[in-house]
Amino acid sequence: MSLLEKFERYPLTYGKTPIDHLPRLTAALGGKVEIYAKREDCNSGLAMGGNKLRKLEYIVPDVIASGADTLVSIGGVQSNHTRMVAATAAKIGMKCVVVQEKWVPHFDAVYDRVGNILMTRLMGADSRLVEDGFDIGIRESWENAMQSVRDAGGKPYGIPAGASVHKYGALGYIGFAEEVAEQEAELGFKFDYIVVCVVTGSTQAGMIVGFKDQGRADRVIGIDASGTVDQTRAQVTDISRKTAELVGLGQDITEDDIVINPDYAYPAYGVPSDETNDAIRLAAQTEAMMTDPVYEGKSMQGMIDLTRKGFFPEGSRVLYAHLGGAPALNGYSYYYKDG
Ligand code: 5PA
Repeated sequence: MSLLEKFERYPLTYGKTPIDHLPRLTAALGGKVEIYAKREDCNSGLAMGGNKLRKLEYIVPDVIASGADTLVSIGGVQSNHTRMVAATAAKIGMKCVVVQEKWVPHFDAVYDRVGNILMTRLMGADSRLVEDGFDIGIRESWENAMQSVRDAGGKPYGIPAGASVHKYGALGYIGFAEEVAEQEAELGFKFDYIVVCVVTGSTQAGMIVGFKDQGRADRVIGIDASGTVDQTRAQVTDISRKTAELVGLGQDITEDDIVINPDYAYPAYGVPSDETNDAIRLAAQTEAMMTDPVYEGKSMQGMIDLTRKGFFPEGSRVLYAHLGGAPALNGYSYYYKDG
C-alpha cells in the first residue's frame, strides 16, 4: 500500500518518469557497474520540469485550500526551484513573487538574464534580485517578500527554498521510491544504489522515507552540492523524521539511513570544479544527457568517481536520479565555449 494514499495530489507532471539504461557511460566507466538514470528532468511539459514539480504536486492542494492569491518563494539567481514555482503559479492562475539571492560567486555577463531566470520572468513572476549570500534556511528577504504582498492587499502563500522545509515538501519523493519499486517489478531486477544530489534536503529525505519502507534507505547515496554539508545533513534528518511521522511509516529514521557524501561540492555551491565539468562532458558525450554545473554535474561527478574507485561492488546496478537543472548551463557558457 502506498504511504501517500491519504494525501491529495495536484498533477503537474506527466506521471511515471522513464528509466534509461546508459550503456555508453557504463562502458566508459569500465563496464563492471551498470548505470541507469531515472529522468526526473523529463517529467513535465511545464517550463522544462525537474524535481520541484513532484514536491509541488503535494503542496498545491494546500495552496488552493488556503485561499492565497500569490506564491512567494526564494532561491539563487539561477534557481530551478523559483522557475518551477513560477511555472506552477502560471499553471494554476496565481501571481508569483520570487526572491533571487546572490548564492553563487560566479560572474558571467548574462548570468541574471538567461536560463532559469529568463523563463521565470517570461512566466510573469515578479523576480526580485537581492544581495544576500547562500543559506538554505528561512531568510529575512523571504519574510520581507511575504510582507510586501500583504502590504499590497494580497494573500501570500510561502514556499521555502527548494520546497524543503514545508510539511508536505518530501511527499513527492516518497512517490519516487514507490515508483522505482513498481518499475523494478516490470524490469525484473532491483537497483542496488540510488545516487541523488542533495542541497535543501527534501528530495533525499522523501527518498529515505520511501526506501526505508522497502528496507533500503541506506542505498540512497546523497551527493552534497551545498558545500555546507552539516546544515544539509541536519535538514535531511529533520525532514525525513517529520515526514516519516506524517505518513505513519511506523519506523524510526536512524543516522545510518542517511548517507551523504560531502566530497564533490568543492570549490563552492554553484561553482563547478574541473572534475565537475569533465563529468558534465562525459555524460553529454556518451549519452547526450545534459547535467548542470550547480547540482547534477556534481552528483554525476560523484557517481563517476565512486564507480571508478570501486565503491559499488562489481555487478551492481546504480540508478542516477536526474533531477533536472540543465537551464542553468546557459549562465555558465564560458566554461563550455570549446565543448
Ligand atoms: C536541486 C535544488 P534538494 O534541494 O531537494 O536537496 O534538491 C537538490 C537539487 N538538482 C538537485 C537540481 C536540479 C536542483 O534544482 N535546487 C534548489 C533551487 O533553488 O533550484 C533548491 C536549491
